[in-house]
Amino acid sequence: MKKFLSTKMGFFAITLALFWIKTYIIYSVEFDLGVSNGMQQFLLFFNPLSSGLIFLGLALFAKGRRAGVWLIVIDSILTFVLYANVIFYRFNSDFITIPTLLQTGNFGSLGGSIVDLAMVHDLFYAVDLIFLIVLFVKVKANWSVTRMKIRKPFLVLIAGVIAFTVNLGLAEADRPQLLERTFDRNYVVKYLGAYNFLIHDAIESAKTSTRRVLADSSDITKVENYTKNKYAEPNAEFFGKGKGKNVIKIHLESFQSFLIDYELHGEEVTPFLNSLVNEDKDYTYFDNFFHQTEQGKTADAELIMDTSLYGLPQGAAFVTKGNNTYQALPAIMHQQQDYTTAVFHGDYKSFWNRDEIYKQLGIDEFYDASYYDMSDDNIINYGLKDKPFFEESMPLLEDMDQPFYAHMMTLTHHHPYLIDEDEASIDPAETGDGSVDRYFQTARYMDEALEQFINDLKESGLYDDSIIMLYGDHYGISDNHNRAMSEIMDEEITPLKNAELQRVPFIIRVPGVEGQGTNHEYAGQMDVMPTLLHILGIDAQDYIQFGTDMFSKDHKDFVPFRNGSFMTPEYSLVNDVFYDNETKEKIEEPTEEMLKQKEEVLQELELSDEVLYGDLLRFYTPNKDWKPVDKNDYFYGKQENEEHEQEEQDQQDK
Ligand code: GP9
Ligand code: MN
Repeated sequence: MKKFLSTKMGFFAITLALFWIKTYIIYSVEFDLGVSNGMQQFLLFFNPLSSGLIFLGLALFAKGRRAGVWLIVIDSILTFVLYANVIFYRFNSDFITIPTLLQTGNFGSLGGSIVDLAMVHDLFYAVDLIFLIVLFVKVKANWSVTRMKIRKPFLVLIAGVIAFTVNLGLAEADRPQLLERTFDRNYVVKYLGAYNFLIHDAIESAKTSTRRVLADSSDITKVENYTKNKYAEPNAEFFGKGKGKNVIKIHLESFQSFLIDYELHGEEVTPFLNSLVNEDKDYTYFDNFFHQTEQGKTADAELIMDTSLYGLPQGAAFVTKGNNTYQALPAIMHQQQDYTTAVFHGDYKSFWNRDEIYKQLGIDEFYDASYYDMSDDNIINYGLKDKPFFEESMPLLEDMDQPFYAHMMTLTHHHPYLIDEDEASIDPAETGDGSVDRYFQTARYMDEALEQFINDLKESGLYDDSIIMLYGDHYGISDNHNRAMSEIMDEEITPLKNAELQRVPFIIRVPGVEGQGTNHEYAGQMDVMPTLLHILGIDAQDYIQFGTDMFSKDHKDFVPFRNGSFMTPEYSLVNDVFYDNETKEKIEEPTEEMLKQKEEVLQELELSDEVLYGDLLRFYTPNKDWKPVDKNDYFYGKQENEEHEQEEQDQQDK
């Protein structure tokens, strides 16, 4: 053994083992990755192995004793990369990405504080390198000066590739579509490690930047022609009627419209929401409103509703297009009518890259988990429970400068719909499919949380001055659950039925304007931004938007889904098959008009993609008042905010 350890391969083995242990220790001590099951724990431990085999293995190709030098150099580079992430994470609770490296503001803001962020115990992370140098000096005399047989380093690389493949396979099993859905960066690091994350990020950035580079200002013209042509004039009954009012937009996580008025075990699942829809004269409920999200799920819903652009066919634009130029609702409201804008959400700010993209959208404040009591009793599943969420949001909301645009994002009613028994006030359904059965319990919990929030708003006096808008972000029950869903709906879940189930509620109340009860217009999340702009008295025409005002007489009532399927009041296209909405039958011979509509939907999706891939809004000036958003003006999370305030104070004191 001693003999082996003094050979080149032995030295490699020691380097690898130390690198592996060190990386794992750093993961565990420095990063809060939210490991929540045994598999994740195992992968966190396992993932440095493949990077170690591959990167350190490269050193073995070097001749003679140089291999030892290369091993130490590569190990040092890897350590440096990981340590840079440690420093970055201490400040940002996030990992370094290529865009963050390239954009001056972000890293620059670390500047002088790097020294503050370093800690004495960090020296420990260099101990293995020192040990390796000493060891190398001692053992190198035993090494041959020739190159080792090429077979050996190749075997090491192959072992690395195998380890990586196993790693990726297990990660995908625990979190399907890990890379496609571009989840939170924490996830990629947790499953695949910090080094693989960097490579993944580099590939993604390279792909993205090419399309951006090839775009030029003429590309926006055809988009502008299309959207201006689609524009629908406002309805005088609503135009400007909400001017100066606060806007409270409430996100109903994973909430599908079939829950409205649904009865389980003879009782209503969501009695409060039902009362808004059926009894409260102030509200209008759109019962043919659809989500239009894809892999970005919540992030897509947010993007669509605040920009009237589509999410991307793959991944989440929130993540991959987080540095694009946007002309989003919050920025417009702020610039045009002096609104203060904020998002409230009981999850950590980096999820879905929110801490980056919200700045581009011009959101003034982001009250993320760091503002809430995240003690064990208060959290379940992804984060803060809805009841404490709304409760703790109230004082923050009351403190905001008015008029405000507040986006309240619930979380408890999220797959796999976990709820503590003593908080469940309705029994689960009995299909035998756990997610489907619990879906009703968390929906009820959210309904109760919502009722409490609306009551608190009334008590605080905010209610009378606020437009209230509620929406479901995307389906909660995917088509993997069709068997159980057919029991719930008491009918077969055909492809058309599945498309119909993509209805999510959109409910709105404008103070002082009588509600319409149930409005049957076909509409989608895309239409929310122009609708709201018109309610506030801002003409939507100036902006690039694919949606149209839902209250307008000219509202376009075809609703594209991200995959090219679409719904209209009379017929639908689902996975390239036309259906008659009334008879539910396939339409074997679609009319000219149907085919034309299909083309229009595809064109619309393509144009929207061009805007995002080409970052085309950087070439567009909506009107003479428009000021481009500067992300350096925004600070999110308690820590970042306090530090910024301190900085400003110091400036003033100087
Ligand atoms: C997490 C929450 C969930 O912060 O928004 O996102 P989803 O998984 O629904 O996209
Ligand atoms: Mn969601």
